[in-house]
Amino acid sequence: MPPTLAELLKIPGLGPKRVQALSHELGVATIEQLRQAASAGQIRNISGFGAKTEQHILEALAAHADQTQRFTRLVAVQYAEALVDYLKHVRGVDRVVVAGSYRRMKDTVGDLDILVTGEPGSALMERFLAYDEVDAVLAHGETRSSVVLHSGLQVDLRLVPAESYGAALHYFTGSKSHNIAVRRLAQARGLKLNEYGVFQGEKRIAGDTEESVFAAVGLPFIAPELREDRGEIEAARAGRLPQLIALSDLRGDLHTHTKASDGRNTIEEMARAARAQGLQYIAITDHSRRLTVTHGLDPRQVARQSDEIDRINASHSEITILKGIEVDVLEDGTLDLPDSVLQHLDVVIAAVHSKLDLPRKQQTERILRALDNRYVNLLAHPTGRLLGERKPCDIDMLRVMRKAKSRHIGLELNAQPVRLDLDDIQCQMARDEGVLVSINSDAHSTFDFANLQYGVGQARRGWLEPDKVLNTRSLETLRAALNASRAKSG
Ligand code: DGT
Ligand code: CA
Ligand code: CA
Repeated sequence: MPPTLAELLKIPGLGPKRVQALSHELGVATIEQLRQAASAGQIRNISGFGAKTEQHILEALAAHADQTQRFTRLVAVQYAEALVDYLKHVRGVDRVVVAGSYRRMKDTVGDLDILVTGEPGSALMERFLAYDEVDAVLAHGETRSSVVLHSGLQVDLRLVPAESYGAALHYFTGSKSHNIAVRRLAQARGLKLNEYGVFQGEKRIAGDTEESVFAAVGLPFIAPELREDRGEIEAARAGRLPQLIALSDLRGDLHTHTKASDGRNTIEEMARAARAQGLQYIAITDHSRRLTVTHGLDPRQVARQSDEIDRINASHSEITILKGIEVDVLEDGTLDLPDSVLQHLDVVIAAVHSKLDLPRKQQTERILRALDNRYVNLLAHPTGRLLGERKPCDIDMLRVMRKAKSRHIGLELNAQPVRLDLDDIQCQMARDEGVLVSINSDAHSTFDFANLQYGVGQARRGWLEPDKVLNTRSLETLRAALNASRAKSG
């Protein structure tokens, strides 16, 4: 298959058969041609497509376009870490730090902004342009250069003197709207603020550290994750900045898979890996039977897995394994396994994996109904979005949150780098609504506990403090919280 056709397969709803039909009937071979054909209303006439499918294709294309120029954190981290390491070894280079949206822990980055301190006129710029991964040079100067890597990721590099480090770091960390708000504070004090420092007339009064920049405008240090001009400046002025959650606050992980469904490792291997991450408990939450592609469990298999967990818990004391399930929410909001199965489990996560395109009202009602099941503890990846692939489903998040709160159910912040679902704004909303959030790895292998750091980054962007996050609880308090959702009438 030509590579451009393979690209079409990435559009949700287009399988090999449909791509072939589009190619035969309309000569569509690229994303751009697909867009033109769909906009012109040509696709509805092909047999097996119809107007509704055409509409879906248009929506999928819009989501695709939104995302194609942005990179997930996972990808950005791989390129950034390698490049930072390379630049650190250049002679004359002192500090190397990635600023921009990357430092603010955004779920996706448009490009990388790297800040370097060191001797002017050093070999830095030459070495940067000579980096193996560089595909094209966009700009080349003494203190700033921009390149595009083979992956399509753009990298902007800035060289600043050490005394400007803090001001430059603050400036290039952004966000732009945060910068503008901070500059306004400086102006109100008769100061000038730019990437070189804070100035009173000609005199530099701050700029070597970020702390000095904030202090010069009368603010305490604001964590990069909060710098979106979403209330952080007012909170800082009022001394009410949140004490943000850190990775080390997590004591457990409530969403993991094993070989029993679509994971790659055994229960014991997952438990050992979680322990090595410093966790004190994990819930094994394989899929339920409805998800046949993932070999979901039926009631007998659930019972067998529970027995196995009892056996392992009896022989190991370093970590506690909780019995759980990621149970599918069916189209009508009922669950894929009966209460008689769910009631024996410690952690029941309700998850929507099908019919993600239901209209808003129907989708919301479906989820609300699932949350009415008295055994549900958590709602998995609440919007179902996949970064760069699938838009969030259309739900009334406020109603979902209020229902969850009234039922003592937590919302998951799924930490897979392509999900990060809840997003940052929704985390902030959960905080405001008083809904507990659970930062879960959704690990499908022992390596995936590394996801938790991305989840924590997102949670910090959402202003979450440790006490708002369910899995910062000790095992004992956690059990009480899990039982709370079952105690009341369901
Ligand atoms: P991205 O790359 O789209 O994920 O987002 P950022 O935030 O990394 O944006 P980028 O790379 O365009 O610029 C990096 C930082 O530089 C940005 O967060 C703030 C600062 N910056 C860029 N342009 C301006 C500007 O026109 N005014 C101000 N005050 N700051 C700017
Ligand atoms: Ca950037
Ligand atoms: Ca940039």
